[in-house]
Formats: sequence, C-alpha cells, structure tokens
Amino acid sequence: MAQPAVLFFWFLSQVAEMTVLFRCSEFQRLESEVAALRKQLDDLAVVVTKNRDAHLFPNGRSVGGKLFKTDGSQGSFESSKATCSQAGGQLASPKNASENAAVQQIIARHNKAAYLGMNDIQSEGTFAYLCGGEIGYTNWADEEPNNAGGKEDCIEMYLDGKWNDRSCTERRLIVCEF
Ligand SMILES: [Ca+2]
Ligand SMILES: [Ca+2]
Repeated sequence: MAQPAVLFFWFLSQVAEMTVLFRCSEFQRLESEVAALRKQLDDLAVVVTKNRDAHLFPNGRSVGGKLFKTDGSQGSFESSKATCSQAGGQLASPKNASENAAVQQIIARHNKAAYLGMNDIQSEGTFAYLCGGEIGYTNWADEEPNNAGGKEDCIEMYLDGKWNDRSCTERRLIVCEF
C-alpha cells in the first residue's frame, strides 16, 4: 500500500499538470481572440481610410496625420484664420514638402492662391507658426520674402506651391488643416 506522503505528492503533480493544461487552453483561446480582433481592426482601418478619402474628394488631401481641406470660399488672413478655427482646425501650415504639395494640389484645382497660417505680424522678418515658434520648412519664391511696401506680414501660396509674403487683407482661398 502506498504511503500517504507518496499519494500526496502524486495528487500535487496531477493538480499541477491540470493547471498547465488549463493555462495552455486559456492561452490558445486568448490567442485566437486577439487574432480575430486584429483582423477586425485591419478591416476597420480599410473602411476608415476609404471613408476619409471619399470625404476628402475632391476638395481635400491627406498627408501623414494631417488633413487639408477647402470649402471653396475665400477670405482675408483674419477671416480665413477664424473660419478654420471655427471648423475645429487651423489655417493650413505646411511643415514639410509633402504637406506643401498637398496644399498646392488643392489650390491648383481651385486655381486660387491661399493664405498659409505662418506670418511675421508679431516680429517683422521673423515668420512664426500660429501657435508660436519660428518656422522651419520654407518654400519661398525667388526674391521672397521682400516685405514689399513694408506691409507684407502674411504668406500666400502661389499655384505652383511657392510662397510669397503678402499683405494680410487680400482675398484668398481658405484652406484649413485638421
Ligand atoms: Ca513682413
Ligand atoms: Ca512679397
């Protein structure tokens, strides 16, 4: 007859084995659930991207994490800034060549120049972003910025994507970024 101690250790080993089996099956169940969720997320990402592209067609562009869009209206720098702010965004402020190209494509389609958010209203000659901070990326046209007449404190983007400092009171296509 087996000793009680032997029986006890045999019982413990059985419990340990069952625990391992249970953990394995639980792990496999979780793994398949994660795989199913991952597939659902991938499917959802495709739907979101399609919706975004459809929503942006033909008056917007998506680049990186930013969306640029116009409603086709025009305004001065101040009214453009207010329009974008009311929409929950801000006046387009491209920070690299890809973003600049996205804005350029929108204005080329509408055949109208647009104000950008950056300006040197606060400090002549030092262009800054709307939220502050001196600009990094620039795409000035030849001979610009020239502060012509001593009163060019805003930036307009030409149809070719180049920048010109310009008076803030012209009417330009309103392009916002979100
Ligand atoms: Ca200026
Ligand atoms: Ca100029």
